Amino acid sequence: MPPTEGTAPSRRDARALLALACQAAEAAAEVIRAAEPRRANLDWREKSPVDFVTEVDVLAEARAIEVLSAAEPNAMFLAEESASAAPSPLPSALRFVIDPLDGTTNFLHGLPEYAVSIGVEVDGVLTAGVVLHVPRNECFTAALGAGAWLGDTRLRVSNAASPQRALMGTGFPFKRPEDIPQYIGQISRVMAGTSGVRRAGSASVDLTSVASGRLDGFWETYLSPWDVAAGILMIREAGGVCTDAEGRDSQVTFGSVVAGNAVMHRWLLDQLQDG
Ligand code: 2AM
Ligand code: CA
Repeated sequence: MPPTEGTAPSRRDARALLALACQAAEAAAEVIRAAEPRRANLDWREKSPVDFVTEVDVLAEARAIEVLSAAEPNAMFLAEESASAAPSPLPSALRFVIDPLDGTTNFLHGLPEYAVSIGVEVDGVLTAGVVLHVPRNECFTAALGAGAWLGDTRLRVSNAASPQRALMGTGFPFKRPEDIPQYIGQISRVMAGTSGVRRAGSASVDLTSVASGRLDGFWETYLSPWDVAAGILMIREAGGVCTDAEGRDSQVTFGSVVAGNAVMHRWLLDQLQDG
């Protein structure tokens, strides 16, 4: 969590909202941790081919929403497992964008790369975000104007200036086989120009890796708002750039994401242009 200097009211609001989001993320993480020993017996349901959901995703989401709505009864929610449910009856300036378990496929395989991700918007402006990496128990936070943090350590994107030494992250277009040929072109160019490419299987985790300088850049073509809400703010607050594949500032919506420091981001964008 960021330290408490700075007194502007908006800053205080951002910090209070971040504290609440962290509390909700921890409540969801408790559900996930409790289920880890019995993951082999969990029932996998397919939302669409190769996109799985379990009772753990659903329960973790319900716990997060319970914590948030107890404190903010008029808030709106955009949450992965209830995204098609009826919207809040009251229009609200406050919206929580929730992925209760980002990396469900990893979780189901016991591969320790999954997280709870919660982004907070005030009047449509990303104001706070938390990504709680459950297996590593790392809590990444960001508040508008107050930086991105891992515990007490302030995060900065890497200062890589040349792609040759860069390590990039990506996600495959696993839901869109028709896009694989175009993606193969992209990954071929990035592989040829950098020191390596990694694929964690959890977009929110990838974005925290860029915000903390562990990765120099990241791109993926089809993401959902709950995958990226917290991570976009984290990249910005860590001094990085986060856009779609056309270079437009990232929004909390469906679509592509390209992230990195300014130089690596520009280089990645160029690799994505020719198909
Ligand atoms: P999820 O686990 O919350 O569904 C981007 O790759 C995102 O796609 C991931 O963050 C992950 O979020 C989702 N996803 C769903 N099914 C996937 C799969 N089979 N492989 C990789 N990512 C998957
Ligand atoms: Ca999820």
